[in-house]
Amino acid sequence: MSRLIVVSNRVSVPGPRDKATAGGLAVALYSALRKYNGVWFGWSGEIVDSASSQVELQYSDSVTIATTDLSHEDYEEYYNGFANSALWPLFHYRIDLTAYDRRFDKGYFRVNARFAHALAPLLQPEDLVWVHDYHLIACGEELRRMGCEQRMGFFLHIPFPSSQVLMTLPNHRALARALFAYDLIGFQTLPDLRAFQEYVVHEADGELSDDGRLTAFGRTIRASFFPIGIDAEEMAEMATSPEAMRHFSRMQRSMQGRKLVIGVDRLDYTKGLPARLAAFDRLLESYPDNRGNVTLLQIAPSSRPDVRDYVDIREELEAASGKINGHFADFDWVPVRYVNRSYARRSLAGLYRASQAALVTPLRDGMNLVAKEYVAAQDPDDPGVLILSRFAGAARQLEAAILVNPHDMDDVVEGLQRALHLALPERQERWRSLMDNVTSQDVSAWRDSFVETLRSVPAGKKLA
Ligand code: ADQ
Repeated sequence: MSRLIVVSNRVSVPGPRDKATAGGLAVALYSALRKYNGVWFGWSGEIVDSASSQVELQYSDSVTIATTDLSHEDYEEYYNGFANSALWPLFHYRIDLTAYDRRFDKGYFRVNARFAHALAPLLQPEDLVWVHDYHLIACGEELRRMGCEQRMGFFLHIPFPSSQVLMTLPNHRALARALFAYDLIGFQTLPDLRAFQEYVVHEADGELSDDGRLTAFGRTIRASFFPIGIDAEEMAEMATSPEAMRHFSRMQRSMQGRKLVIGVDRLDYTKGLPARLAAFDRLLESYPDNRGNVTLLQIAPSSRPDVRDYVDIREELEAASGKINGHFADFDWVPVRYVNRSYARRSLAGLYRASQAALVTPLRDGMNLVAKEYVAAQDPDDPGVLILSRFAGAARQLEAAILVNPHDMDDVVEGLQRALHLALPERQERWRSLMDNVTSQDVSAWRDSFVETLRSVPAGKKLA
């Protein structure tokens, strides 16, 4: 059996209490690595004065953990720069926030090439190489230049934008060419796949064959969609763990019979947080019966604090929640509880279960795992209601949620008002349908279907 090599910007090895701390994705990848005696390669998280292709190796179970450092310059240009100030906003359709800089561009390709040079000596001829996400699009191309002929796959966790949006990036062609170094490209949803195919056919003089193969830049590759899932069984178990139940009871006591609506997101402008707070404000304005009776708990830990737009959004949210509370709060009720920190997964599971509704309203999202976690954590006898943005990849699967357009505030307000008044039989019916999907298309199914497809594609070829 060929080994599996996972390449991602960050390597997150589940610790001894693995499931409590690591996310489902880390656990699922790690268990595949254990099965196939694999290697997990990525950035160590360390920023040093001058970086090299030197790799630190650690061995855990039968898995090799291989990490390399970034220099300050790499971190600025590759990570904060091209990946998070250009690709992230652009791929989420935020051309207005996309900061393109040729220096970032060079840094991105330099770090991708260095990762490839550091990884290549660890590879064996039969290995399957699986590269993850927008940070490392160009890694496969450099491996091919070095003569690597292994099967290589790439999975994009974020949306793939339409051609017109992608083409605002000055070096879009170099990125597309880099993608063609892989043998298989995986997207989250059919619309992402279609957007890529359209770009290839119309902007890269490529061809799409009837069986789905794509030819361009002198290579023929496969591209498909593989919606990522969660470990649903584990989340359901965690939701009734003692730690979850402690959080559940504490929350219930503090709510004193009022309804709780939950939002859990990394603090990111793609998650639609200011619009969500504005919708909650309008709910209280338009439907006064909710005053004193409903609270929004928004959990949003800071992420990417070195990027200016992330500092701005934090300030915006603090101001917005303060304004709503100033306007509506009473001596014994606060409408918005805004918490800028993260929680252990078991605690989060208890809070999901204590909430009568979840507002998952990103403006764009590759998939959105919070929506699936919320579903899996519910009490089957008395489930809460999921209100989900149509622009999250998850909306393609979770059709039994109340689907809303986050750009249309009244749609969100009405969706939320409806969710808060849904009768038990309808809540149960919707939840069963959602849970069927979350369980059958879980993270192991996602992982296995990508790896099996990669195993079945023709072996990789050097670049022409
Ligand atoms: P993210 O943008 O990070 O992921 P998401 O899919 O929602 O978005 O995953 C976030 C994860 O972080 C969830 O597992 C959630 O439980 C956890 N989390 C968030 N806030 C937390 C908190 N306060 N405390 C503890 N945990 C918290 C990217 C893409 C998504 C895609 C995933 C996976 O942007 O669209 O679904 O990758 O492919």
